[in-house]
This record gives sequence, C-alpha cells and structure tokens, in this order.
Amino acid sequence: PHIYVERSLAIIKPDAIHKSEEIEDIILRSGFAVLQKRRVHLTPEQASDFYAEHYGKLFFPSLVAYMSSGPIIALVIAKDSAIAHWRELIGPTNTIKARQTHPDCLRAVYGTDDQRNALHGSDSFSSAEREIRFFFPDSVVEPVPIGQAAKDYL
Ligand code: DGI
Repeated sequence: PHIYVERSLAIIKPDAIHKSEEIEDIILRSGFAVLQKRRVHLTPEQASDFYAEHYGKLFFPSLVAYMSSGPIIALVIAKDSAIAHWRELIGPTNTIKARQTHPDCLRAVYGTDDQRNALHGSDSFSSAEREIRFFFPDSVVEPVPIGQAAKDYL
C-alpha cells in the first residue's frame, strides 16, 4: 500500500507561545517533519481573513482580538495523514472540555479556555492548502523524508 505524505498547517497561538520550544519538540517526536516555520504578529484584519469562515458568529470579534493579541508561530508540518494525526494530537476545540475527555491532548495541556486553545490544525485537505498559502504564499512543494528534524530544513 502507498503511504501519502500530507501537509497540514499548525499554529502555536498567543497563549502558548511561551511554550513553543516544548511544543515544537513534541511535534518532531510525534513523527512530523517541519517544512516551514514563521513567527508572525497578525493584524486584526489578517486574523479576520484567516478565520473568515466564522465571520458573523458571536465569538468572532473576540477570536480576532485573541489571534492578533501577540505573536504566533505558523508551521507547515508533514507526515502520513498529517491533517488527521495533528488534529488528533491537539484534541477537541474547547480546552475545558478537552481536559475532561482527552486530558493528554495538547489543547488540554497548553490551552487556557474555550477560545484560547493554544493550537490550530487544518481540518481538511482544502483548508490545509488554503492556510499554508495564507502564511507561506511562495511555498514550493518539495518531497521530504519523514522523520527529519526541523533544523535540517530551516
Ligand atoms: O478547528 P478548531 O480550531 O478546532 O475549531 P473551529 O474552526 O470551529 O473554531 C476556530 C476557533 O474559534 C477555535 O479554535 C476557538 C474559537 N471558537 C470556536 N468555537 C467557539 C470558539 N470560541 C468561543 N469563545 N466560543 C465558541 O463556541
């Protein structure tokens, strides 16, 4: 059977930025390659753009304020089934509920509350492609051996 290396976009959000080294270490130890990495401080306009699908929802203004409140780290990560594997590792959206049902997931460990949940992961192939282009507009897809350390790529 073929194993397809897939890319996903991970974000270390403002409430977890002080733990970024520890989190990046977990990403590598979980078998992901880090293909690209950028530290950015989004403007409210950029944060609105990134979360455009939630425009109009009650929590949208506070989500935008939070995501533009400080620096974040965007990472393109790669692995077989990277999208599903990363979502599984970060766990449920709501940190408070995640602590009850998935106490070992990264959001349970590093998140703050129902909105400040430490980490982002693309939820589908099409959102991964869009989100990678959002942060890395010039990115070129190159084949990458699984399990390589990020330092070999940065
Ligand atoms: O893909 P996820 O990040 O797991 O979840 P999502 O795409 O549904 O929502 C994007 C972010 O918006 C999520 O990480 C946290 C925030 N959010 C989602 N639902 C709620 C919310 N924030 C609040 N305050 N209340 C919500 O119901």
